[in-house]
Amino acid sequence: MNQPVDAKAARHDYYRRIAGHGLTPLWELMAALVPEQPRSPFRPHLWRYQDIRPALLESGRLITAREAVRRVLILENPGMPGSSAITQSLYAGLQVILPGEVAPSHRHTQSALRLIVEGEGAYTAVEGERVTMHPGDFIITPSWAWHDHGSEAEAAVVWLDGLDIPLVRFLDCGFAENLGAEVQPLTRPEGDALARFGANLLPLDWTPAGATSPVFAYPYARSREALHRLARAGDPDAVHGIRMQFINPATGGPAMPTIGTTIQWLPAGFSGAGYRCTDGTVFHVIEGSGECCLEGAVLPFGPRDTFVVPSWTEHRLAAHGECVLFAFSDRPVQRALGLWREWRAS
Ligand code: 1HN
Repeated sequence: MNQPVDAKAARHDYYRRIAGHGLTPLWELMAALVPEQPRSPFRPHLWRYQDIRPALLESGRLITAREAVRRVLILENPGMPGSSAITQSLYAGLQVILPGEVAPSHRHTQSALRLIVEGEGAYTAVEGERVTMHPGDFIITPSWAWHDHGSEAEAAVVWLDGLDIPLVRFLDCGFAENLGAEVQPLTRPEGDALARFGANLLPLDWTPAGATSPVFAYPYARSREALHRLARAGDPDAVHGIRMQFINPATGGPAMPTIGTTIQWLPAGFSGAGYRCTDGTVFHVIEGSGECCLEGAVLPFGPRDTFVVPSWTEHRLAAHGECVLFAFSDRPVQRALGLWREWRAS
C-alpha cells in the first residue's frame, strides 16, 4: 500500500490510542482472520518408533506410573512448540506401563483413544469393565468415564493415546476428577460390551447413555480380518486403498463424537492419488512400510511409526509391502458443523 508517511504515522498513532480502549482495527487483520484457504501453522512430521523407543523405556526408570499418573511422552507438533498438540484440535502421546504397575483411576471431559503399539497383557478399565490389550487394538475412553490402566504383562506395554485436549481447551469446557482409589470396582466381566453391543445386536429397549460408542474396545483381530476379506474382494480406492471408519453401532455415526477414527489397508506397491482434507490427520502404522509424500517432503514410514498431516496439506500414500494404517482426526466435529471439505486429485 502506498500511503504518505504522515497518513501512516497518523494511523499508527490512532491504533495506539484505541488499543487503550480494547479496540483493534479489522482492516489490518482481515486476510489473516479470513484466509482464502486453511494455512495451518502445524507441520507434517513423523515420529520413528525405533528412534523414540529407547527414550520411552528410559522414562520407566525415572518415574513410576503411579507417580506420573500417566507416564506419557507427548508427540508435540514441531510447528507449534509449547502447544502439547499434534494438530490444531488434537493431542497425541505414547504411554508406557511396566509389569505390575497401576495408572490410577480418574475421569475427565476430554475423550481419549488408545491404539496398542507394543506388548500384550496390560489392561485398561473403563466404567467398570476391563479389556486386555493386544497390538493394533483400538480402545475408547469416553468423555467423563472412569478409567485406570494396569499391567500383569511380562514386559513393557506401549500404546498411542489420542485426546481432544486442544479442542476442549479451546472451548474452555474441561473438567477432571480423581476417583480416590487406585483401581475402580469392576461391575461387568471382560468382553461384556463387545457381546452386548458389538455383535450386530443391541439389547431390547436399550437407549444410548452418551454420544460415544458403547463398544469401547475394537480388537485388531476382527478389523484385520474384515480388511483382508475386503482386500481379496479388490477395488481399492485410488486415494485411500480400503479405508473403513470405526462406528458407534447404535447410531451408525462415528465411534467418538469429537474424534473420527479409521483403519485402512493398502496393497503392496500401492501408489495413491493426491488428497487434501480440512481435518489434520494423525496416522499410525500398524503393519507394513511405505511413504507419505507431501508438498516438499517425504515421510518414509515403517511399523509402529506415527505421522501427522496438517489440515489442507496435499499428500499421497504409497506402500512398499501390504500396509495397515490407523488414523484419527477431528472430522466428526467439522462435519457436524458443516465445515468439512476434501479435495481429490483423481
Ligand atoms: C489421560 O487420562 C490419559 O488415561 C492419557 O491414559 C493421556 C493426557 C492428558 C490428560 C489426561 C490416560 C492424558 C490423560
